[in-house]
Amino acid sequence: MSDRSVPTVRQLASPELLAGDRRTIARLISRIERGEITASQCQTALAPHLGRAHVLGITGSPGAGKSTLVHALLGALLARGQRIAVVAVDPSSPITGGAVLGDRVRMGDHGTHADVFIRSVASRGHTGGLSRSTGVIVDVLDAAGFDIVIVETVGAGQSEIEILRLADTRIVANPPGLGDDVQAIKAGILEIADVLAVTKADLPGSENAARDLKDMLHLRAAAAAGSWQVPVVCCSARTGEGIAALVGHVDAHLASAGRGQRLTAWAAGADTQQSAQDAFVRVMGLAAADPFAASMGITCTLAGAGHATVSLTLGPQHINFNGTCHGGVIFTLADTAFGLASNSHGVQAAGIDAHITYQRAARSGDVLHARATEVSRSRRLAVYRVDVVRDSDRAAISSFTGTVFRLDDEGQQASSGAGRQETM
Ligand SMILES: Nc1nc2c(ncn2[C@@H]2O[C@H](COP(=O)(O)OP(=O)(O)OP(=O)(O)O)[C@@H](O)[C@H]2O)c(=O)[nH]1
Ligand SMILES: [Mg+2]
Repeated sequence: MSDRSVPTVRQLASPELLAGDRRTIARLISRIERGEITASQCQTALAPHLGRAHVLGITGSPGAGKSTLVHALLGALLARGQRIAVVAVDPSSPITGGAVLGDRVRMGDHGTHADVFIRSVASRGHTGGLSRSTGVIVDVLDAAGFDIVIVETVGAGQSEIEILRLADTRIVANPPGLGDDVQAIKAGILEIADVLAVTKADLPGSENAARDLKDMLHLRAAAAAGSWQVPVVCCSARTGEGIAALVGHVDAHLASAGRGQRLTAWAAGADTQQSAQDAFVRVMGLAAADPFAASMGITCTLAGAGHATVSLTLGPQHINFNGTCHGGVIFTLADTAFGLASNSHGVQAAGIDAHITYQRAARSGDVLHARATEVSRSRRLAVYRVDVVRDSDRAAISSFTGTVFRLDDEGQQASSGAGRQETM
């Protein structure tokens, strides 16, 4: 781009944009999408005007009812006199735009349509699933004075994590009747959800879905301390059930967590939130790249800097000649949690020392969780403790301690004289 074409701050943060002029907003977004304006140019120019919008991320599997939920939320939010922008990332079906636009037309009858701005964006294969420009588009809408910016994306894995970086409040839409095969998806989703919405609550199975989610939250609560308690709310866009409750939870989360979180997360340097997110992304990636653990049925249900929890439902293939769970399975479960927790900071092991004790037998049908936590980490050593518990009664099945002899910054084992010499 030549010097002449670099837009000035005044051109970017123009009075028309700041006043919310729709054509100015649309034109600026198009220029960002065409790559005529870089993210950093835009963010620098808009910086003084950012952080006022409440950014609401809505994710969930394809067809989960996200757009219909946005449509229902719009009705409730417009009724409060708020101005709302919707960014639909990679809408997978025309209903996304169609439903919302249809709604806008109806809202128009009530004279309020001018308070809604809707834009679809393509992710263009950016690895995270959310387009790189989506964050800047959110900035533009924030600067343009929208009270709420809703970002809808299909939660197909990594994109959920991108939303984590963008949104102040994350709603995950879960339709009833998905079954056990999405357990892993749910686990990843649980990690990012601030509010869990069971969508299509007018259909059968929604109570079971809500119960499943509450069970998983219970595990998470046992493993992670946090002030915000993730609510599970059944809602139907069709009947209107639960929509007011959902808005109430969104408001409560805003009061608890605040707005403009993406701006802190993107601030120069690694703040703790950023590194926690990085650790989560890294660990979930490692867990997904572990075919051995996957072949055993082990899934990662919680992860962060220095900790990881993995879970396994015992089946006949895990049982030994005594009719109880094979010790090797328990070891694999504990060792998987240990490996993930210790690699959450990046690869660091030059040698490993691990010890396991077995307290109680487990049986087919039991659900086991192994939670690894970092006890200490110095330049040379990192020590982890893993507790394996049975889900039904929280009984201790096994405990495991693992010591990692760390690599130094040059990739050599930190000189201590201790530890084994092989490189992991
Ligand atoms: N019964 C019932 N059906 C619903 C409800 N909400 C959405 N649906 C239906 O579910 C289907 C998918 O809804 P969408 O809102 O397009 O789902 P989505 O998650 O946005 O879908 P994608 O953007 O394509 O991933 C549509 O046929 C909707 O009519 C609801 O509350 N009750
Ligand atoms: Mg949609």
